[in-house]
Amino acid sequence: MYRKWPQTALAAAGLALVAAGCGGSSGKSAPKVPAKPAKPAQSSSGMMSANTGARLSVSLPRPGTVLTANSEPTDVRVSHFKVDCRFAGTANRMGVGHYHIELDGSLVNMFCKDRAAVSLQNVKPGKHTLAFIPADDEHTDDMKAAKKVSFVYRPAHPLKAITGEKSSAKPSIRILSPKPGSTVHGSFDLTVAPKNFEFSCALYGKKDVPGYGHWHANVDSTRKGMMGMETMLGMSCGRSFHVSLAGIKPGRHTFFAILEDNQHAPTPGAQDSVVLNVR
Ligand SMILES: [Cu+2]
Repeated sequence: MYRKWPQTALAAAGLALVAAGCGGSSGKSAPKVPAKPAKPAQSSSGMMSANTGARLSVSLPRPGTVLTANSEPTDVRVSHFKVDCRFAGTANRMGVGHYHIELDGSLVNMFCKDRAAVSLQNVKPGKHTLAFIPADDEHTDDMKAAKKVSFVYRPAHPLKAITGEKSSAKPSIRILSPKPGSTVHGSFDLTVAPKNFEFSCALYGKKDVPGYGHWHANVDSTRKGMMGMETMLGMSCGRSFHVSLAGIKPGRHTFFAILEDNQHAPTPGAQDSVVLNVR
């Protein structure tokens, strides 16, 4: 099997979430391109694993931290690898990618900046583990280079849990702009409107909560890789996503917006697409 993103599973209890996604376009580390090929290799577990050449060091959280706040700050340095979210979801480039953060085995998001924060919304007090995993542009994890850090969540002021919305109304998502047939160049904002669905940044990677989630922006396919994520440009818990065309060749391309649950599983039938001319 592919180990693109964490297997659905969210590990036992609920887990964390994070704030913003892939922040800056380019990371600060711009070291040398590794000599190793970026081709995925079969690992002993039978999962695909990328070989990015990346080395990663985590300065936050510190191991064994007792967290009384409701958000865990993270600080990660990546070297021997160019961290650049502009190419996410496009064909692999050797030595270029980003990193994923998982909370208790569940993917929160992809990141490019050193610093981020993981929300503990809907996470039970106790011991939890964050994993920081370099990934290639097609989102295949490089498990050999992953780093894990455990911390204890002991909230001083626990968050009220977000619970499901009881509704029989079918969720959907619609792309508002750009308009079909528009010409785009460099980058553009893909803006959407959800219906019968709440976006929640805090619930990224948490247990599924009916009626809540986020959306993925894909290019040209919604079916490649684990849960369609091989061609995922990025994800958003708001009404827009800034699409980079850095890795997309000129010509006609289809851009998709797909409603996703907290575990990054697509909501059946809830997607929209627009065909644009990339110049
Ligand atoms: Cu990724």
